Amino acid sequence: MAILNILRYPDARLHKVALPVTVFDDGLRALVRDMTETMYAAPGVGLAATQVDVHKQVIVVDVSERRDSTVVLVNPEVVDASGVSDIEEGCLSVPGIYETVERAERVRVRAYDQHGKSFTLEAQGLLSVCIQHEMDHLKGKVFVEYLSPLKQQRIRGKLAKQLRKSA
Ligand code: GNR
Ligand code: NI
Repeated sequence: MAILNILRYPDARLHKVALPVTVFDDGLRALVRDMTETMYAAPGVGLAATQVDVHKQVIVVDVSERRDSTVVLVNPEVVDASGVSDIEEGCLSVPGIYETVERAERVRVRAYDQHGKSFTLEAQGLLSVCIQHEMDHLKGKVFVEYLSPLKQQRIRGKLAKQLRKSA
């Protein structure tokens, strides 16, 4: 087990497009374990492989209060979406920034688990928004890119300042 380094926005590697997983082997399961440990340690409610510089379609999510309900999504696809949600989002790659983004309220997602077993999941509320946020990471998209150019510029300034303070 290992806690992985999380890339910070702006970093060009956050814009890489993840490739589908083709082999469900022990290497994949080790990645899922390390991502899960990293998500809980952060702490966060989700983590996409892109954020730890692995460009494969792998997501872990846990929106439960007890932090005991990990959902693993490999090669996820949204097969149905409805409604509009605007939950305030945060991102481990954009620390300290919280903004509302328009998302679907409900999604039906088809995916595989870490053993290659296919399943579908109906999600709403925070789980739905979190899955959409993580699937964006796999496409190389960070949630702040939905905001106005002015807001993005302010966020970049704030992050640069954070970085200088921690240096
Ligand atoms: O920890 C996280 N919280 C969160 C809150 C609202 C909507 C999405 C998220 S995901 C985020 C962790 C993260 O950065 N995942 O990519
Ligand atoms: Ni994120």
